[in-house]
Amino acid sequence: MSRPVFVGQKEYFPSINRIEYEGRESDNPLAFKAYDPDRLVMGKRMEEHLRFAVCYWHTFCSGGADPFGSETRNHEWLIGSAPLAISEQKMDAAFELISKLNVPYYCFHDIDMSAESDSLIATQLHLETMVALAKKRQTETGIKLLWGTANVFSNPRYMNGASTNPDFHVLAHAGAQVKMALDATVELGGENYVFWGGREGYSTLFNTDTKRELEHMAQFLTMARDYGRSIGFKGDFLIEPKPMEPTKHQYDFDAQTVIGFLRHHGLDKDFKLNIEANHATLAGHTFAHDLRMAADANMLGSIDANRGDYQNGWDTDQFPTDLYDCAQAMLVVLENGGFGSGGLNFDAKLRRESTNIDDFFHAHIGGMDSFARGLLIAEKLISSGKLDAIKQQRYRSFDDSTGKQFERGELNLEDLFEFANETGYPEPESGQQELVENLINDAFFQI
Ligand code: XLS
Ligand code: NI
Ligand code: NI
Repeated sequence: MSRPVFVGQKEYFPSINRIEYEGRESDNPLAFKAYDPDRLVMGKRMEEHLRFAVCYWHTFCSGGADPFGSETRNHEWLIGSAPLAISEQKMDAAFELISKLNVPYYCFHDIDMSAESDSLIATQLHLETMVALAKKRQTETGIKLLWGTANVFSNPRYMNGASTNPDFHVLAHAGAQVKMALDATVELGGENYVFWGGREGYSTLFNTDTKRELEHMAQFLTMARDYGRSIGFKGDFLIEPKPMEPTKHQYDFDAQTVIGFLRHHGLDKDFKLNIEANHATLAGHTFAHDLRMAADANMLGSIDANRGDYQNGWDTDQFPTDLYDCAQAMLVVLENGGFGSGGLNFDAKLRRESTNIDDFFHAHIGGMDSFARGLLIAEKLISSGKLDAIKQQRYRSFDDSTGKQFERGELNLEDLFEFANETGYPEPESGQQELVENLINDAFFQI
């Protein structure tokens, strides 16, 4: 377990050592209070339950710019004039931070790792060079790739969409990028491949053929699936739902919309969902709701861990700190039997006003401890069996006789009339919401 913390050319966080678990009594802000990778929870190590990942984009590629102002953090690793040298510096910073946080995984977009060049072939060469270095760094540090993806939304060529672009020429370029990103993901042993449809949607219906665009998207995903499988990709393809932003309406609105789409196009065997907390809330749901819908469909793939802000209607991508949310999420994950090949990726960014190097560590430590606590609370709730018993009791009328026949599809509407007529008006039964909510709160103090 003693992995090196620094394998690059230059140490970018020299004042920080590896973050260790010190327990709940510790007052060291640079230590874990709850995340103890080796602690056994329901027979499995915490590290294997949570499968944390650091994201490349928010943490290493930008420094706090927003629509009203420029970067507030001028990262040393981004300084220079040669794109390849900058990519290498960035990678050194990434592997150092991830190692020091003792996080097992990372996630990246093609252009986070390697800049786009003036031709497709040059871009491919640049990416291949960086992938070779990433492979070396992975071996040296033991860090693994949770998922790769292609950024087909930032470049102005994608302003009208990627696979849903009205111009086939642009669609083909998105395909080229996805091909290269899939090659990179497979080369790095990536366990999943993500599609977040950033501009796969529309701004106005007056100029958009939504039917055609959705068919193009399905065709594109099918081609990506087929290519991925042909080069030996064994992991899950993941769609990350989001209802809007940057487009007014994004096609992958929420979990249920995506599930319907995947099933309709016969993609549900290869694709699962990557649920992001702040995207679920933008869609008017809770984080747990979208997770539940994905789990019910056997399509819970992975999580982009972050949170929104109750007062803001946009994707604030804050680090997750809300224990109630984390506990509810981990309850769904545990009930789902774990993540499979997914994990918890911190798709979250520091606030623009957080400008110390330490802030990166506080942010991730907070997120990791929050989910570790969420896991422990969920374990309490499951092992006490109380919630389960209440649920069982609530649905007991479907467990035998006529209710069971209904579930088996053995009744028709006339049978329902007959049954209702014979049994008379039912007595209302309490849903006991306050009781179950109290059970949740009690569990917070049992860990
Ligand atoms: C943006 C998305 C993005 C995806 C990866 O809102 O969350 O970061 O996770 O393309
Ligand atoms: Ni995301
Ligand atoms: Ni997001």
